[in-house]
Amino acid sequence: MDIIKIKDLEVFGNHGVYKEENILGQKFLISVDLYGDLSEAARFDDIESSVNYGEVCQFIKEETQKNTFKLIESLTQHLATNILLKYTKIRKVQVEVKKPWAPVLMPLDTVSIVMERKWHKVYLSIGSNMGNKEKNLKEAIALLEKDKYTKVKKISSFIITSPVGDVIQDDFLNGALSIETLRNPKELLDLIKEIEATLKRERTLRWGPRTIDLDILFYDDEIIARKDLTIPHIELENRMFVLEPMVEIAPYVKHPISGKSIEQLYKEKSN
Ligand code: A4P
Ligand code: MG
Repeated sequence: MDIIKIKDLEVFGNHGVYKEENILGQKFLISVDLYGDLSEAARFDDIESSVNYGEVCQFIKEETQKNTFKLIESLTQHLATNILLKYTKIRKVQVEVKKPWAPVLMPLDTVSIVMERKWHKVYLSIGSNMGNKEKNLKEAIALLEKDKYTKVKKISSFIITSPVGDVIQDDFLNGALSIETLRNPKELLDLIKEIEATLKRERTLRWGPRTIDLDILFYDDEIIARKDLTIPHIELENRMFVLEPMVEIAPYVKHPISGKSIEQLYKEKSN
């Protein structure tokens, strides 16, 4: 990826843990690396296909001055996220906020925070087997779209599937989605749980009936094995109701552990 670099932009702001810092203000030095594909802009020598770094500097100044944070961590994350939300050509950003006048009662050059944030490519499976199933799926997708940090990119067809597992229950309507999100895995799981709660998912039986079930299948190429979160989804390759919609929207996406494509997993499961 190409990079636009802005180094040590000087902005006066009111961030700090101490009241005096919020009242008097101080100097911050802000550096930003903007990652994106600039080849179109270069080829046609056209600013419209790039990102105007003058505008970005102005935006950083405004965002730094109109907010007051206690921590430069918060300012750094705020700038990174809002740059990604505003400038859609930018896929990844690194922001460094330096505080040269940090009140530590000792001489120092600067203290700073560095953060990298980017759009993550994620696949979700979605299912419902209670009430108006299609309406439930559509409502869940609408709630995902409503999230400021998430964009729904592709939606598979919805397919009717027989219930997998020992519980006797109604058929499911299943689908798969590709999304882009600024949320980290835990934040995305929180969003999914919030959506499930909003649509009043009943959590009575494991693998039992539900108005809506959203599962994270892939999150970039990440492999996560935590108590509350397993990515890639542990049952992914065993479930036709996941593989069939996935093969429609993402046949060439590879499982980060086995290296097998969705198409390959689908064919193996079909045999
Ligand atoms: N969790 C861990 N990893 C993940 C992940 N990758 N994505 C944790 C989402 N959640 C993940 O899930 C329990 C906990 O799993 C979550 O709180 C989260 O911390 P849950 O959705 O609350 O409970 P559940 O859905 O009842 O259990 P489980 O094991 O997730 O069931 P599944 O795997 O979702 O299967 N048959 C058909 N035809 N179609 C279906 O959609 N679905 C199920 C449910 C069974 N049979 C089905 C279908
Ligand atoms: Mg689930």
